[in-house]
Amino acid sequence: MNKQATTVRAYLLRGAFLLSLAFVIVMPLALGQTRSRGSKPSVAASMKMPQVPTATGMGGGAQAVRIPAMPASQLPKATSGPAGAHAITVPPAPQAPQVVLYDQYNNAGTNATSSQDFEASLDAFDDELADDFVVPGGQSWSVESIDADGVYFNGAGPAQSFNVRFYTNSGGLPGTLVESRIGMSYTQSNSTFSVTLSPAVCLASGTYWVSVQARQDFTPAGQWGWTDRTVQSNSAAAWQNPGGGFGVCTTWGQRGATCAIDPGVPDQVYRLNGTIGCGTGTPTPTPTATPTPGPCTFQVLIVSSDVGVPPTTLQSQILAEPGVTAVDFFDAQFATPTLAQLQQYNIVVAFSNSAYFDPVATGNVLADYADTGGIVVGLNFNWYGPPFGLDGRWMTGGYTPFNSPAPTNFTNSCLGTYDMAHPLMQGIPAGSLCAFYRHTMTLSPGAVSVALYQDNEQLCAYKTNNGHTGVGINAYVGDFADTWSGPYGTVIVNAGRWLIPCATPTPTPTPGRIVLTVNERRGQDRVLVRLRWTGANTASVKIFRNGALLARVANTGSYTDVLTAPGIYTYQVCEFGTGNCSNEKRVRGP
Ligand SMILES: [Ca+2]
Ligand SMILES: [Ca+2]
Repeated sequence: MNKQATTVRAYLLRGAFLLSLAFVIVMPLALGQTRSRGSKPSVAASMKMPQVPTATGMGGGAQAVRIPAMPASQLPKATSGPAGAHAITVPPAPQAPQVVLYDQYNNAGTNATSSQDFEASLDAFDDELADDFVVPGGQSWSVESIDADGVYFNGAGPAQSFNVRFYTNSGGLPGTLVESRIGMSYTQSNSTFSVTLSPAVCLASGTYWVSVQARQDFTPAGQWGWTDRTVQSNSAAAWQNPGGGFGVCTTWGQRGATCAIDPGVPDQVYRLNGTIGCGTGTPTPTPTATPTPGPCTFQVLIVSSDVGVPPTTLQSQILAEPGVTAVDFFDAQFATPTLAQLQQYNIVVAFSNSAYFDPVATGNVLADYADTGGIVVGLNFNWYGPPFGLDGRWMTGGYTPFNSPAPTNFTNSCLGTYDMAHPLMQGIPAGSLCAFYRHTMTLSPGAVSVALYQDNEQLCAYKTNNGHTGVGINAYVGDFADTWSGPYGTVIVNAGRWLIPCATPTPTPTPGRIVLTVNERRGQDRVLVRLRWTGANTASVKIFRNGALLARVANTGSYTDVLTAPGIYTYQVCEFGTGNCSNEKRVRGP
């Protein structure tokens, strides 16, 4: 593999027109490797496999569950069973200034419950386990790490990384996704798995759920389980298996009582570490700007250097997206666009294959454009380094979500673990977004990954710099080599849908009926938004943000939201089950 990559690199360096030759040599080899990658689990059978659902289950569009044809004893299990029994050691206190924010690291049960993102062939068994905690009133927490007690079973591990997700509370189960950190690194000491959250997660007061999920291939590493806890704090732990492989709890249910996994042992063993209070500076109130949201239309400019080949496929893909009114092409092999040229568009896509006419000037003008509110989406080979990569301020001034230069990784892979709830990933099917010409990327400081490939390489990440968010996609998407497939154009337009303030239809308000007021606490990169309302007469209310349902909560008259991304956010509170809604309130993000 290394030898082939070196060969390809040499071709690239000798001249981009030779890329086609390298493509012919490498492509069949890579495909062959992909096909031969399948392997059989060699797991000693000890536990009874939960019953799997039939493909012809309930009607109403139920889909067949894709279960590999192998004995049930060789498939993942929901629980370690007694094989998971172990003595737990409470980990030492975190180093100052971090403190233990929340602690239920005690009362370990015998079993551990599966919470794992398996390899693609076992996606039907991907499962997620969550437990709840409360951030006290008046506090905000910067959660910097989680210690989860766990064991490997059905194999010896190790996990490649861990995904940690935070949800709102919805009737004693996880509700809306608040923050997620996927592909996080971890350390193991005895049975303590310590996962560092990068960047830290800021939570306002309220009840939350946290899930810890191992990214681990069943073959050959087996399974990871989160240790069950005999004592219950707050609500009982929740578990889900959206792919249906286990035949229980395809949506969140109580792990013991509903999903029947280790019933009677209700919680999980874990604790949260970090600091009380978010941000480094003292939050200072800032007057709320009230710009007029623009229309929901997108004008996209593709700035690329690709041996004179226009990016027609990507262009067509973007143009087919709802709301896109223009997709133009600027050939950056022969010139550098001016800021004024870029500013005629609200999304600029930049990628290279041959060298940019002026990599420094191009990166500089992209950063200028980002500074004025433009959305920059970068793709490969921007992170190649000289001579084919991008340079200038977008690469060196804190804008790029990936570090450069990044080694090439010329193998095929498709979308693996990703945040389905993230705005960038709306409408992106699992297993889509396939690419060959990729890099082995590392995240730049403060960048957040939203998607990985199936081989755990970064696929998509964003980075907020001085209040402006840039997006990076690890794929070459030009037409010089037809080596990619899937809706990359949707991800690009999603960046605009997410980051560009835009008037969206909201529920019909009944003026004067429900009165909504908003109080903001502005931190350096967060805004805590406290909503207060009067006049709602139903037991629960729906809270809308930018026209989308944010939460359904008890009608307590208040709700706190945390904004971490720039943009203008419009809030509205509506009675549940009636058409009565409050006035709208607008808040500017960080
Ligand atoms: Ca998976
Ligand atoms: Ca609990």
